Amino acid sequence: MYNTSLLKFKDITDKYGHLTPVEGKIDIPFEIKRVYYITRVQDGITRGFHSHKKLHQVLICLNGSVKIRLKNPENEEIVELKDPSVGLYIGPMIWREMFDFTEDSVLLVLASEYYNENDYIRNYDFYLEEAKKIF
Ligand code: T46
Repeated sequence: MYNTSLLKFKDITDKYGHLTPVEGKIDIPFEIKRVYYITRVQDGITRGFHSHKKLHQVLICLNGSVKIRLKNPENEEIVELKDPSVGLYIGPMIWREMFDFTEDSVLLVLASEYYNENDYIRNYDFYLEEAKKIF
């Protein structure tokens, strides 16, 4: 889908386990200004239901799995994240919903900007209006 992509990181494996390096502007397409993580999501919960006006993010599921529904006015796609060496890039103006978190899931998010509530579009009808101008 336009403005989204899967990124494959290195998975350095030896008898001691796995190590995945992720470097800003090298492995991901922006400088990282913020990191947050989502853990201990209860069964049946869906999060998200918003888009961002300008923010770029990469989502990495470090443990367990989670599904991400991505929408624009034209398309809808579901991506399952379950490999810690894979990141989901989500650019501006993509509606997202995160669901089917396994009990042990740890969703790490790398963001291009500091937290700013004004960058969110949380109303789906308003999102469609704005996104139709772009897509
Ligand atoms: C996204 C998905 C993947 C902060 O204070 N600082 C932060 O950096 C963030 C991300 C959130 N918050 C506050 C705002 C809300 O009061 O934490 C609360 C929960 O945030 P929200 O409902 O937006 O969480 P999600 O899981 O729906 O969405 C989050 C990100 O907000 C969003 O950018 O793409 O994760």
